Amino acid sequence: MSEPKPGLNSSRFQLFHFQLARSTRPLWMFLELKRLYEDSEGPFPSLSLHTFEVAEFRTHKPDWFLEINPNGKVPALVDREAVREAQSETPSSLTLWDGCAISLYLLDALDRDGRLAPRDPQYRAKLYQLCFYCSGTVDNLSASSSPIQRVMSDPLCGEQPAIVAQNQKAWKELCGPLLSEWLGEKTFMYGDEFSAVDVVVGCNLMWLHTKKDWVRNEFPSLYEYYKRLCDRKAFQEATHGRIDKTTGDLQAAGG
Ligand SMILES: N[C@@H](CCC(=O)N[C@@H](CS)C(=O)NCC(=O)O)C(=O)O
Repeated sequence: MSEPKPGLNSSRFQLFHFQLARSTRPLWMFLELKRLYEDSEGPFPSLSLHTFEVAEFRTHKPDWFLEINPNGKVPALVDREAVREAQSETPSSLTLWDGCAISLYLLDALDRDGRLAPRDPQYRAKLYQLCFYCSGTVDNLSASSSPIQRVMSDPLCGEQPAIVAQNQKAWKELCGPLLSEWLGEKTFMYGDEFSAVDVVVGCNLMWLHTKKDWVRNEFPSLYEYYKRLCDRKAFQEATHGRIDKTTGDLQAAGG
């Protein structure tokens, strides 16, 4: 049976999601922003999650959702007050898909003082670079589906052995060394302070570790860095408590 279209609710943002999917990235970004701003500046905009059941979503995408994201992918975001935010007009809604685009949009809308993503050009350059590199290249190394899933017949085509072997080689010889070098001796990707780029890269490490186990032995400094991220409250909330805080391992649902 197909998922019913969600009714209207009072939240400003609605995020379409399934657990531990690419939608975790903008969800985690939102929750970090909420923690930074909600006490100091009154009520923080609310976000409601529409969570799909993953097996059904992979094989059947409701028509109402394809109108929101014709790629048939999560995440997608609806911002019911986008225009009011930008131009002080009557609120009208905006729809956006692709996880890093949504993450950057949330930073534009909510990170008014640049607390999570500093405004300086050096930082912004790194943020944009990591957003494009991580979502355009690194995400695909651990993906179960394909960016062009809607024209594929295998719902888990990313798990075919030849593709996994090629992705493992790419991770081990190219992308892993690159991210390792960017991290260097630092505590976080951009220095000693946690920031938005850690959300972007942290999601890759979560998928590469929990789905593939390609981080712990091959790249110990990236693994230590990933474990530092796992302890964050916003990360724990975005991953529904499914990731062990000290090992970064995946725990059974409800665990
Ligand atoms: N570039 C997209 C990729 C989104 C994506 O691949 N989402 C996966 C979940 S991780 C999905 O919806 N897969 C189900 C399918 O394609 O059937 C993004 O970062 O938002």
